[in-house]
Amino acid sequence: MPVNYVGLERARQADGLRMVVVGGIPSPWGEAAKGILKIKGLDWLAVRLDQRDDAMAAWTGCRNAPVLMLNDEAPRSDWQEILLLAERLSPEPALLPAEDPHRTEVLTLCAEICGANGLGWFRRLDAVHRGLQGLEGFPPPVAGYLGKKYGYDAANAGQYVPEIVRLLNKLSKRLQEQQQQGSRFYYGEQLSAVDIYAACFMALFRPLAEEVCPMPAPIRSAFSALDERILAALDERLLEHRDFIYQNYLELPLSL
Ligand SMILES: N[C@@H](CCC(=O)N[C@@H](CS)C(=O)NCC(=O)O)C(=O)O
Repeated sequence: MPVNYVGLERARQADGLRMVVVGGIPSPWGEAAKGILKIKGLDWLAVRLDQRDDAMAAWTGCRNAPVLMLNDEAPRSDWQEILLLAERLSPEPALLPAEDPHRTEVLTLCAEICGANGLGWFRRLDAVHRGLQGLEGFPPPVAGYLGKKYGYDAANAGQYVPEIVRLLNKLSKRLQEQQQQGSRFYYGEQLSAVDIYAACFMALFRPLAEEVCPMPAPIRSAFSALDERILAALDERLLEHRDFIYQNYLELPLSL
């Protein structure tokens, strides 16, 4: 079922789950959160993020997305808080192993994709850097805005590509090892949260086709433009896994 978008007031007055999401762009944090709620069978109302809306910021406590709201509870804006709430509200199908060390191992892999200094983090800064250098990347006004908000530092920009390559290599090595064990998933023999994050974060490297993922041309171009070292590390396995997860567990076309 497509996502049910409503206005801020309607969402604020409703009970249950509501989530503010970036509109019009397959923001991987938001797409993964949508996928988690879908897989869990949880109903929710969606509100598109408006960074300039003070009432929205007062409700969610920040000016970015996703932010998941449950009744009158405090906003959840961190990927892990969102995942843990979904696990609590709908334990089946479980997206995290119940026991350690497995649980911690899966959460660590997820953090390498979603967390500060993870794959998405560095790739965003890389696209900021490219835009500011006059290469294909975020258009300069967007690059300036995102760079200030998410810690762009020209002096450290040389580390972005090597970090991205290291993380992509780690993911593809893991998939290869899993395939050798007969599994199509990143961890064990069933779907886990890391499969959802890995699939959604491929948007920052090779967005899905326009028919299923319509997005503004400058953003498609920023998400697709890759340094040759990243291109070399973008193993086909990563994209095959993405397609497998979208076809079997997520919703196409995207509701943006
Ligand atoms: N806080 C989130 C990440 C949020 C995030 O990076 N949001 C970006 C997604 S592209 C956003 O809202 N960008 C638009 C903006 O900051 O204006 C998490 O830790 O899971």
